[in-house]
Amino acid sequence: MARHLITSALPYINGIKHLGNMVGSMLPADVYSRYLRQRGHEVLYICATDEHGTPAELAAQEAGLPVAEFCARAHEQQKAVYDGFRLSFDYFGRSSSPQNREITQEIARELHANGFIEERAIRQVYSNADGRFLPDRYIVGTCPHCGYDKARGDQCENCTRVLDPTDLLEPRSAISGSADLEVRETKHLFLLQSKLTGQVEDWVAAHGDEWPVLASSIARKWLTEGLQDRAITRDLEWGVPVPADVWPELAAAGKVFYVWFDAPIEYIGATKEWSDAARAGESRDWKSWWYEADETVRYTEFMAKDNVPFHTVMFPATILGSRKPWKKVDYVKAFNWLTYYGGKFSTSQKRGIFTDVALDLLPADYWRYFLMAHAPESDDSSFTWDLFASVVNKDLADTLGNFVNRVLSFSRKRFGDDVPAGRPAGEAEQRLGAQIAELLADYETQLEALNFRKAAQSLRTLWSAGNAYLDEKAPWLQVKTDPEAAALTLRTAMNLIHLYAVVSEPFIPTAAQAMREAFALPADAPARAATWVDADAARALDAVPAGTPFTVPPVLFAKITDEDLATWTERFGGGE
Ligand code: B3M
Ligand code: ZN
Repeated sequence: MARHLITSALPYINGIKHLGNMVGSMLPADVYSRYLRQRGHEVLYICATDEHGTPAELAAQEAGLPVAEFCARAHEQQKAVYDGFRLSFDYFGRSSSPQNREITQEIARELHANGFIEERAIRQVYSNADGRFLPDRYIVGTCPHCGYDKARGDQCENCTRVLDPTDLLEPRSAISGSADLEVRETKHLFLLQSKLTGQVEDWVAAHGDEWPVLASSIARKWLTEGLQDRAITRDLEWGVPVPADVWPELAAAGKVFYVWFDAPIEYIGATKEWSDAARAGESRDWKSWWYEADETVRYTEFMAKDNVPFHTVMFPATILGSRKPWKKVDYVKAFNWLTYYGGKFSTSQKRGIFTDVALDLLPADYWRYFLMAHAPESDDSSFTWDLFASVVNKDLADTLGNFVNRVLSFSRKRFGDDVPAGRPAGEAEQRLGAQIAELLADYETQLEALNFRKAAQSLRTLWSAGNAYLDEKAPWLQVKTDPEAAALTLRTAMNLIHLYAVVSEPFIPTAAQAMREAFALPADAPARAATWVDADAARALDAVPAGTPFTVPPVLFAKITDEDLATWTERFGGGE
């Protein structure tokens, strides 16, 4: 059995994430983790908030809080939303943790010892009014090419030209608006990525073919363009300090590492946080996952495509340059964009649907299923309220929810509170068993291959097979002439419900639990029910024996009405 290490890109701390963030990282990682656990694998699913950098400082300033306080609160807020989405992290850490600080500093020391870090003096813009150096994008002014007066120091949004802050006419601070700026010389650490290009190339050549094209093509493109040496420190108050034993002068000057240097290291840091949080008698060994890990550890990363260069090129360069046996990623699952009516979801412009608001409207399962069924895997995909409503109503309410309710309430009405026995399985049940076995195999194949859209499609086909069987046998007619035949149909359908409970769990854990708990299975059964279904589908359709007491759960999925649709389209803005 493999030991699966799974991470999803670390959500940035400055605000609640939108559905586009969720679908491209945490949610698929959760579906995959849940599936693997059900199949009996050892899984460690790690995530954390990414807390350093200028945007965190500015968000704290806007909130009127010290940055440490702001991050602590924002972490709890995000965590609450992810709990609401039923994300089954083994640990949800913080990149500002002491563990991350320690490991980040250690890796920097190793890079230094191996000759991959160099101190260089650069000239940077300092704002006297703000009392700080300004990162390029926090300097605004007039574009020398097109005259646009809100051009940023790194790029003009209007004519898209790449700029240097010193190109701007009438430059001013984007933070205070002050024009009291000066260029000062300041020292920073540079990671000599140019020296590591060959090693990263070899590593990508050896592993990239196994990744989806979206990930490997981005990695190769970056490598073709060649790796530049990169400043890995900043002049900020909040961050991992440069270790004073190696760089006393820079440490005294208050330099911290750049957020993209310490953020990926937090995958390791958060695992150590998990380890350190072990209760008495519980053994958690972070090192066995990350350091000199043997071949049984398989590491899968989930992220949106804009994060791919950092994970396939920059972070590997850091790790390779440390010359220490840190675990590197085996499989990079990357996603395109989920759009909102073809446009960008945007945190800064508050466009689209945010994860906290989504949960106020509907329970997590509705979103989980829709998002995975329309995951932007091979291409971008677009959220529209119409599409969302039709998927929820058709797949969840009609195909699954209605099946469950129809079967259980009809059986209770005709045969009472226990699963009826009826005749032994006949030809139709055999056919159904064979069909289910085939569909199940397809579902497993898609999940093993991390094809989430196709997996959702297979799942839906499994649900439909139950409806087709029920319509064919028509127990509501059978019961009039041959109650024993009707009882067989209902018992079989109830076994399908139980099977759905098991196999739907990665996508819709809450509904799955309700379906499973509808049956009062004997004491030895829960363990069986919690793991995967028997590959032998004939037995899978026998897991709930005749005589098992059951209850009819409340409606699993309510339909989205035209009125809901109108309200939400109005509230969130539709296609305009
Ligand atoms: N925090 C994602 C973002 O904010 C970034 C991911 C870090 S993963 C180590 O776009
Ligand atoms: Zn311009």
